[in-house]
Amino acid sequence: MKAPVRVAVTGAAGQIGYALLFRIAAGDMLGPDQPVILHLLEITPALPALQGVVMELNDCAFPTLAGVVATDDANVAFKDVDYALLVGARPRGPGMERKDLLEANGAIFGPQGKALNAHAKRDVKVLVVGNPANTNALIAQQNAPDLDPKCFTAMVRLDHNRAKSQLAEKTGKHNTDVKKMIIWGNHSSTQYPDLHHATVDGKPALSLVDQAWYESDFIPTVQQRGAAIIKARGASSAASAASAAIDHMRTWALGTAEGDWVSMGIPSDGSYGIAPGVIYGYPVTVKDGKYAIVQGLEIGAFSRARMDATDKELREERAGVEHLFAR
Ligand code: NAX
Repeated sequence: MKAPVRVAVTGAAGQIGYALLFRIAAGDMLGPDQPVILHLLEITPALPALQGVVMELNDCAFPTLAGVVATDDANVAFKDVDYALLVGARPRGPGMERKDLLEANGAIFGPQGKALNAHAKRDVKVLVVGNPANTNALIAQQNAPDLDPKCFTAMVRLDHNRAKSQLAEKTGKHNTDVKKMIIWGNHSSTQYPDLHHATVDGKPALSLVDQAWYESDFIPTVQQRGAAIIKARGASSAASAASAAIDHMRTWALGTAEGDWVSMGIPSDGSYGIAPGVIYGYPVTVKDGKYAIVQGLEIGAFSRARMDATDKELREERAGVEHLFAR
């Protein structure tokens, strides 16, 4: 067994938290030879419920769980952490405008960014799941001036996995046959699931499906999948979101498979014409714990328009939260 690493999870008593913590503790995220110490952050009223979750974690007697810290203090939760999964966020209430939602989440992710800046390991890997995930990640990043901006990422992996699954189903193949999927941009309904580079069983995806299905079925289905789950289940995606969070962190820690890539929301750097300043979904490869944007992909007019539309939305969100930046 390796030396334990510290993994913070916020919103730990919520529904994604309940689907996530047991898998992290079981070794699904970092491997069966990597013990973890969980640092669980909740708001004060949720601490009794969180205590119940801690009791259950202990009752599992996981070989890879080396300790649990449960707290309502971000300074304690982020002390010396190697990984931080920021799941807890303010949901949109009835009649709440996007501006109010961004503001309410700024009040969470600004202070959490500061606490990470003060207490986390200098190479901490931060994944923001709580919505609006990309902009919440930007707020946290902009409040952590001493950390590398690349420490902050947002989750588009659930969209990536949903897209793989839809394409596999359509082509009668398994999702493991689908490679080189891309989710560009925001984790919202403007995201652009791009099939131009995807392959199924080694064949170009767009040679196997017709353009009408791609445009009028696949893209909206992936974009609206979150809403479809809420309609069917009466609650938002939880187990699949937790699974995608595990996938995102495992890939970031352990690397991408040869000949494939994944989608991650990461700081834009000008690649593919997306100016610096937002957290944007890109195709990336990962090696030795560092991600790199896949370069040199050809972008046609169809893709360009969609990539720019989701960029525009992210810049509008950014404009609504810039006053919350520390630098
Ligand atoms: P829940 O409402 O079940 O749980 C959220 C938990 O966060 C609650 O226990 C709450 O007490 C806690 N919390 C609130 N503010 C906090 C703070 N300042 N510090 C610590 N904890 C805090 O929501 P759940 O279904 O678990 O979803 C969590 C977030 O994930 C939501 O914002 C949701 O929109 C987002 N999602 C993101 C997805 C993605 O792909 N990026 C997909 C799934 C999900 O919709």
